[in-house]
Amino acid sequence: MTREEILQALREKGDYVSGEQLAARLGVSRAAVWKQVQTLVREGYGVESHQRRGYRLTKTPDRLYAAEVRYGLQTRLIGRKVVHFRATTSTNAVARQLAERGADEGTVVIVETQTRGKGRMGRRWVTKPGGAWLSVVLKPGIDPAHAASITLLAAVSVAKALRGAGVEAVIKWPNDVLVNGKKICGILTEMSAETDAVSFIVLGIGVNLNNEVPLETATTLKAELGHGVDRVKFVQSLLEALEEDYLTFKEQGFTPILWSWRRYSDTLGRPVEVTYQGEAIRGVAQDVADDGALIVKLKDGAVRRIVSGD
Ligand code: BT5
Repeated sequence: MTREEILQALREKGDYVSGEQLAARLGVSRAAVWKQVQTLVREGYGVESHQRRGYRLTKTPDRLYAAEVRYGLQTRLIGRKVVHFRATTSTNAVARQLAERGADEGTVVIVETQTRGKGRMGRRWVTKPGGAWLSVVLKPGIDPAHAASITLLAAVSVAKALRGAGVEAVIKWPNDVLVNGKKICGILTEMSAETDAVSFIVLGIGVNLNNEVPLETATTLKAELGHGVDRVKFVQSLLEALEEDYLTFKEQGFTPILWSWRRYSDTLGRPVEVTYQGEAIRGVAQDVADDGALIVKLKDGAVRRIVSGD
């Protein structure tokens, strides 16, 4: 915590702060301040030190450290606690462990890279450094049958954040966000539930930002904009959009979210082919129901509800 406080003090001042002042403010020794500053430097921060004048922040690293993500973050729930790792297996796996040990709602696990990024149905998610790979612990207190709504909600929030960054993001049911027909984001929602209530949901979101994507079907924000983006700023705007949508969902239910979803959707009104329980269903996507199911009208006029598929 002290390290975060030193950073904050240096940022607030925007100039030199003496070691003595820092020590007094934090209630630690000057030697302890010096030690923390060395750690900041090891983490990639630029800190100039001057014998008489003290310390001055000259550079922040391109890392999604908790102190960076939380600094200036305008949320009260999502990201209240942020846990950062340089690398992990999968942020969803880590977030699940934390949730099982009682992590608060809104806890965010964020990493630079994953060694076993998970897609749906056992598929892999490729996570090179430079993207936004994160999971959020949510406790919406909903029926397990409605958990799919969280995936749709997250797609809305991601689309908003991407549009804020300047690209025409659209949603493809159920969990993809596309730009110019290519996948820029994937969402993986996993839950832990009793029979009639979800105890927690782990909402995993992967957004391609400045990273490389070795796939024809994928794109990145950098490729679409023609320049790299500030990852911390993007993650903050994503968490803020997510909080706004999640609080709306908690207060007013799924209907307002569904309206946003329809607005951003690239699926409705289009011919679709969905693999559902081993069966290929072809038809026209008509709507999404308030539990997140896709409503497809078949050639013979029959209407099918599809809860989740491909
Ligand atoms: C998804 O699965 O789209 C969900 C991806 C969720 C990833 C996040 S990252 C943070 C959190 N922690 C995790 O371990 N996971 C979540 P699905 O709809 O099954 O799509 C997977 C398919 O997308 C793959 O089979 C590839 O074809 C493609 N793909 C893999 N990596 C990609 C990437 N970086 N960008 C675009 N497409 C990718």
